Amino acid sequence: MTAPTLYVYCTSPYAAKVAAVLHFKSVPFETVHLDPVTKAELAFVDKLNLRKIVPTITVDGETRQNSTDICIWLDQRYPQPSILGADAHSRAAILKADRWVSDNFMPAFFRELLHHHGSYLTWLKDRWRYGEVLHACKPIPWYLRLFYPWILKHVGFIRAHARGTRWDESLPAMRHRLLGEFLQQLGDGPFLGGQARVNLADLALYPTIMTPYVVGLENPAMHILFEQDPQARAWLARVRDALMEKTGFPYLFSTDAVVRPV
Ligand SMILES: N[C@@H](CCC(=O)N[C@@H](CS)C(=O)NCC(=O)O)C(=O)O
Repeated sequence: MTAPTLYVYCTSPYAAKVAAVLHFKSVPFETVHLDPVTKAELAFVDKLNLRKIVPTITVDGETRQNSTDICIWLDQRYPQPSILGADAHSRAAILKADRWVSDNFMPAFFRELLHHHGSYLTWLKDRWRYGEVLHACKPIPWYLRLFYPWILKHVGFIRAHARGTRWDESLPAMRHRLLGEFLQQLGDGPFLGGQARVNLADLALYPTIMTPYVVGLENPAMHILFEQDPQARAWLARVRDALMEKTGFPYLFSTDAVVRPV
């Protein structure tokens, strides 16, 4: 079996989810950073009738897309440790929590790229920072970096994902609602779906919350909220411990981009 090749943008939360699963399973993989303009690295998917989208993964000549489908497939190929629970009941609870991450939390992540609350300058600096992090993984022209915050507002898939939230709800209200929903998804814990072990849903959510903090955004809003809540803070620490014991560094960007190590 050859090592998987994972096609990513290093700031994509969906790609980070697949990377976290591979790290958790201690599967070495090759990362290919996509040119966001040409997407030339994914030219081969045209003949497979697939879209030029990340995450895309290739293992032993087979190509898969869509983060949840990829992770279920990876769990079959690399069963240990399982990310889908020990029985059908656990699996259903985990997939339900993962769907909440995809349908509720990820859209909020994308909406944060478009809208701001509070200081516009902080919002701008944080969007420029995302551009720098992307540039460190895959060089992009200076003018794209300069106009990155405004370009983001016009990217089709970002707007489409962000539309999964209600734009008449303020950002602070949205964040508090998501924290409340997270606590419901956690249930009696210690992991999402009320599970005893780290699973797909935890690995989907953790990098989405941590990346803005680790790369040094001035306002990593959801991370701030999670750190203020005792249950959410304890969950972050549990997932970090489970990942760190496997890999030491579960992100897609390089250690150079780390401003706040965890
Ligand atoms: N539902 C997909 C969403 C993937 C997705 O939206 N990927 C974005 C980057 S975060 C992308 O590559 N979009 C390019 C496009 O839609 O053209 C998943 O879970 O993998």
